[in-house]
Amino acid sequence: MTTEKHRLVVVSNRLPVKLQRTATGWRAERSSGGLATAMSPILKSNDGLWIGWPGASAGIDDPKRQEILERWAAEERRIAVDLPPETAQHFYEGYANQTLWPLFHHFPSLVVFDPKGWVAYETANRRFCEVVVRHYRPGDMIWVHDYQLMLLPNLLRQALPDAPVGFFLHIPFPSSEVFRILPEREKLLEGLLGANLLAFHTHSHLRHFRNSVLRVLGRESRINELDAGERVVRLEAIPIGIATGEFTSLLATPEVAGHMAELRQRYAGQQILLAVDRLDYTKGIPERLRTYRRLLERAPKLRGKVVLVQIAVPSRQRIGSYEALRRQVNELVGEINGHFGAADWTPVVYIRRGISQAHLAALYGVSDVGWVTPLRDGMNLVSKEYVACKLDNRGVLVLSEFAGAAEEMGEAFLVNPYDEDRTAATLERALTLDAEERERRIEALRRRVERNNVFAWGERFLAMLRDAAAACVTGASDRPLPLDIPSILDAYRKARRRLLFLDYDGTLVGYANQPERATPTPRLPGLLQRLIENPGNCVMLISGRKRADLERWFGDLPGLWLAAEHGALLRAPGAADWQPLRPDFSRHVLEQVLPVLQHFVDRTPGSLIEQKEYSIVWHYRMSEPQFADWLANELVAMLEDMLAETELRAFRGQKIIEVRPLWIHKGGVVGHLTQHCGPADFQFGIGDDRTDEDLFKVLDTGVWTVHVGEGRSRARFRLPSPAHVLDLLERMATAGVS
Ligand code: ADQ
Repeated sequence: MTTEKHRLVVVSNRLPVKLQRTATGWRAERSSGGLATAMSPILKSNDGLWIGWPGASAGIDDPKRQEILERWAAEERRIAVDLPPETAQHFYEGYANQTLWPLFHHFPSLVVFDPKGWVAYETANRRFCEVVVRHYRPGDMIWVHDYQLMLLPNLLRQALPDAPVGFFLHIPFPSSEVFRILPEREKLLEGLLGANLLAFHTHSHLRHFRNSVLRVLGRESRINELDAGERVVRLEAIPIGIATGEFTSLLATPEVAGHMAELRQRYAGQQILLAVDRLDYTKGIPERLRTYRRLLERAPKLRGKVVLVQIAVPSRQRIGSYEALRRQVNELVGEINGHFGAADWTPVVYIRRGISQAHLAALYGVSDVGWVTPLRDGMNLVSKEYVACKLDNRGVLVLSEFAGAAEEMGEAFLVNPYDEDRTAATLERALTLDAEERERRIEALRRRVERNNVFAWGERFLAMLRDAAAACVTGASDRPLPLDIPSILDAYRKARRRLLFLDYDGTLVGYANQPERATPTPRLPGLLQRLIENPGNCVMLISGRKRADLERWFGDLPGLWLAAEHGALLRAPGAADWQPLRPDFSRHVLEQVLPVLQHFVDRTPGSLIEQKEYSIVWHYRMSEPQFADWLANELVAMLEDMLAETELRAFRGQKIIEVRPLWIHKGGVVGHLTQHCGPADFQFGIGDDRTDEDLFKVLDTGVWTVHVGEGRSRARFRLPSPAHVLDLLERMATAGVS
């Protein structure tokens, strides 16, 4: 990886401070939330700028406000993106927080579809783009954060084609079934694909994203990259961490020691269950309170012996669903305290405000159980902060399986927060866990959280962004050069032994609507015959076709090597029989896929199934293109899940989807031919579709690999069409004779 230092430009919806109007002027306040906590230390160690919205837009023209913003820019390198109040409201409270936030957290019933929201979202993203472009200097790296700015990567790509742009999504990416509800789904995905690097907290979020790109845009991707036209977009799962030192150093201060002593005294004789959240419906606060009520019902001995300290910092208070949540939580707290409380015991201590980091550290330090049970969460930093503060190993983490953090915190007690009964039972166990197990679990968690801290996260992201951007510059090598005919003919002539690998469909003949119609032109067999006759040549026709097709068309050319079904079956020159690559293969597994494909044929007029010895193919060239393309995406996505644990995979070709074993690919025949014909000083591989890429991959890098048609390929050279291929072969045949 490259290590050269670049200036970092961080772009997020919010700056880490927000401006608020007071009776006497303006006040700057530190923003709450995970991002501010996470990014500040990274920016400190990078020579960077932070670009974002400074908060409330009222009084936007006040010169005093402008003065503060200018000072921020000059002294703190924080650049404010001002948004007119109405845009800010429809963008932030509207589309971002009432459409994207609930949908991405799998709460479709809370989604608000308001056209004004989308317009404001687009306007705000464009405004962010203008400000970034104004401050960008060549050599900078741009790191865009989160769901409020999903259009920004592509806007930046248009304005600054060469800028390295990375994007990190802090919230979960939803399942494609949920994502595709969004009316603006295509635009959002296209917006993201402007980035060089797209990163998520977990592999599940990444998988959901890839599935959505496939289902919505019809674009396939590999596990960590996606082709977006001329560019490659790198895809990664990079789980965020915390600045552990910020908390642990606090624990050693007299101030925090004092808070801890005070808390121990206040809750003497009680075990402390601690919950810290933004007051948000995704955080599972009502579910937690109901679970607590259940715990007190099922284990009366705990009454008076435990306390739930629930800290909830209000957020997004002008949105109706948040107001409803606030009321619901108040009611539940009141109900539990009213029902179970006593003169000397308050079951729930509810603090509805932000508290200082020192108080937070003290609470983390003294509490016996960290109760972190969001209904859905990108990562959840509270779980990591809790663990980091357990320097004495006295504490248990109860964590929701729906938090991204669950994927890396296996030693926590993982629970389903909707299952209140079982969660209550788990809590009971957590409260009575023996010291040895408790220590073993929390220590392993703490060490991992220390290791995978926020600096490691930031460094990983930036190193990957540097790499992805560099690969994009060199990505020009993925575009084959026009084949220089005199040079190849010269090399051909000079060579003593030559290996020629020729694809059939799309290379020697054009495509026909039905596979059986793509018969060889009258000229082809004669041409092949002349190539074979040259004693220096070994020629193999390698195709996805069945052996019967190849035999029918080329069976009379005894000197030709034939490879059917992408190399699963081979016929050597002069041999009567075909050799299977794996004689023990059973078609039984393929038969199981057949009904699925048949179902797709039923739904897609004009499509058909072709059955081969080693594969089954769904052809849809004759079907209504848009509908069939959409169904093809569905089919690939479905087969990916269905076949994950088998040796079969679904492969896409030109208007076909083929299901075949993983181990069959065109590259497999190269060794075979080399072995029989001996080392060659001229190797030539030519083909037009993805299956030919496997051939190019296996052939040496310095040899003559040729892609037929436009687009990206591993091949070094390209030719425009089958007609050009036949002309080239003709000239080779002639050149060889002279
Ligand atoms: P958030 O939804 O804000 O972040 P979270 O990861 O829990 O959620 O971070 C909250 C932060 O705010 C923590 O650092 C916590 O200490 C602090 N905090 C919460 N309540 C507080 C209170 N009452 N007083 C003081 N501080 C409080 C989003 C995503 C998460 C993702 C983060 C980072 O929703 O899933 O983990 O970004 O990527």
